[in-house]
Amino acid sequence: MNEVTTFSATVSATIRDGILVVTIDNAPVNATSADVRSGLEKALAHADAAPGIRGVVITGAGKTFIGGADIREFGKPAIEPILPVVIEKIEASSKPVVAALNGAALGGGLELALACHYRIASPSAQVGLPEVKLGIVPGAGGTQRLPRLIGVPAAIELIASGRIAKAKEALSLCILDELAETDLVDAAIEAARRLTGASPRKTGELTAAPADPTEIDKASGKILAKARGQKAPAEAVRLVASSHRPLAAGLADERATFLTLRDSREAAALRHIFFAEREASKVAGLEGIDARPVVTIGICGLGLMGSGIAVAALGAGYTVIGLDQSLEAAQKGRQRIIGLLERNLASGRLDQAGFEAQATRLSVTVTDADLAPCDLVIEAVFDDLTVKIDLFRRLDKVVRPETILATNTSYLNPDEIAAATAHPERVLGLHFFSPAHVMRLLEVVRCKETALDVLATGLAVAKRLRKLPVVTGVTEGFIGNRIFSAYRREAEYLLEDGALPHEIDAALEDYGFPMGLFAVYDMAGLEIAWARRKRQAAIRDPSERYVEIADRLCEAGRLGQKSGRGWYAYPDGKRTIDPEVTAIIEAERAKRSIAARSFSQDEIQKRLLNAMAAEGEALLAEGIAARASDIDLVMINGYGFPAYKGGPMFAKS
Ligand code: 3H9
Repeated sequence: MNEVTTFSATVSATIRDGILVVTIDNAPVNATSADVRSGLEKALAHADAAPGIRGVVITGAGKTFIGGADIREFGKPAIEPILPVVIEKIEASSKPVVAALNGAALGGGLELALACHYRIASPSAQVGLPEVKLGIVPGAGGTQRLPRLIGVPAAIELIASGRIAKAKEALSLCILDELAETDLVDAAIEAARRLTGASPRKTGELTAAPADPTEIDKASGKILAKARGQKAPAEAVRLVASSHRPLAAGLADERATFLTLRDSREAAALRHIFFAEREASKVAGLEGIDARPVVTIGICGLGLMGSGIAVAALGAGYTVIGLDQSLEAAQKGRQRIIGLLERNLASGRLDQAGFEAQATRLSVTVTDADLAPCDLVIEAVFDDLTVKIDLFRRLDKVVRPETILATNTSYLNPDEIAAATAHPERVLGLHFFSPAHVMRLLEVVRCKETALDVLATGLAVAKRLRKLPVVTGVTEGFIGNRIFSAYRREAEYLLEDGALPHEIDAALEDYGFPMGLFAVYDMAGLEIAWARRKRQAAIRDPSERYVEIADRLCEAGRLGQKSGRGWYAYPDGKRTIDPEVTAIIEAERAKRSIAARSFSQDEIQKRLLNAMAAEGEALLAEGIAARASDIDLVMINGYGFPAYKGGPMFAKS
């Protein structure tokens, strides 16, 4: 048995065949906390000083190599030794240091590996510098060492996008030197022994060839266009593109940039989102509650939404039984689903074997009883209470007692749907966003009677579908559409008070929304909301301010892009201000004797943000949302709120 030497609470080592095998054990992801850094520094010093030690292997305990710097330490005073110093010591070590990547090497984890003299990985490992997703650039040499190893264009693509590469790709890019065929640590020891005697190759001493500006543009163009308004990706490109400088100059620039960005509001917002995503599925009362097993999912209604849900479910490995009213509708649904799978095949997201496996797991029917084998049935039929209640009553009779029934309603009250069944405790809402196979957000609606294990199953299924689940209580429109209504209402008040659609949209786009509200309306079409407003007219509180401008537009046949005009005109498909819309708005203002005034972009942004945040506060007070950060996730992932602003609740804090 090898003797274990402990260097700190999280770093220990054994000696095997003259090689010091250092293991980082800092659950959950072996982040390079202060204790890890000091342990590594001591381990290196020990190896340097001990004549019997010929080399070093660094590996991680558990399924991660190193998940990066400890994000929880950001914003706190730095504790020495800082990571760049530890990494420099690794590179400078007189004895060969081999990184044995047992799992993901991300951020500071990959930076540490890049400074090692050899990188060997298990085939399931992944590598990446995802710092830009946290609003920062790599701060421990990543922008300087990676291009020295793989060239400037490839490094720009990886660093500016924050993309994670699988081991096989990392090997072909020369980020890795070897994939371990058998035992990783044995192979790493073998590599370290091979390297002894020769002077170790230092990544930092390689020369980075200056890249051609057209190559730099090609690698960064799309990424920077998408990152509009964010600082980190552009800074990452700048640092990598200048990595032909002497290493020390590049590292100093990188460190200064990292520190400035780390302390920015943008980085604080993205850190908030990182932790918010991990908090969202932690629901009080669900600790220790097991989810029910789900193998087969029934989907009622194979329109756009139902088909999207089916594609997500097939992709996650579920067996899917689709139900529609007529043979024709069921066959059309099946064709749509297969068409979406074919698109995945064509784009390379799916290989031929995967496509065939998924297609085989799909069947469609018009017979309720065929849903009997389902563990979960999700309805995505027309959003009408009578239709949904009738369906749930029928389902109640054909499925097993433990089968879960989920409604995908956007606005109806799922408690009323549940009450129509014999077992309301097995009913919950799963509110998908369209297109359901693409959009990450999934509102998991906890009804009055939903059993705890039914809720736990909803969350587990959402995770397996690779969705971001956010639990919401029952209220009209749940979390997202309720905030969206408040935001839309405020935008309409602004219209009536003096702002024009293009001014409001410009303010939103300047804030970071990919598209302004009125442009989105035009894209989606105005008629569904119009029909809803007409239905609600009878129950509307007459004392509440109601803006009629949208109704006037619809009455004039301006139903959005499909009808060629809406809030804007679209000559040659180009969004253009339409004087006819301005005239309609002005007439409505005149009718109500409102004296229009002008609004600055800042004022428009503040009013809309305040409206969203105030509705969010109301949702918290009513217990509909459990945390402010859940609201932020919903608005970012379902409604285009810019992630780097942290969501409406964070932005207001
Ligand atoms: C960086 O490295 C900067 C350097 O360039 C410069 C330094 C000078 N720190 O995601 P999971 C927690 S920036 C602290 O559910 P998975 C997480 O909050 C960093 N905590 O697991 C959660 O906690 P809880 C660059 C972290 O298996 C738990 O670990 N690196 C960190 O699905 C489990 O997380 C990144 O951006 C961290 N770095 O996925 C990588 N990472 O249980 C960020 C995770 O209390 N991390 N936690 O809720 C990831 O992408 C994933 O966590 C990972 C594991 C793929 C590693």
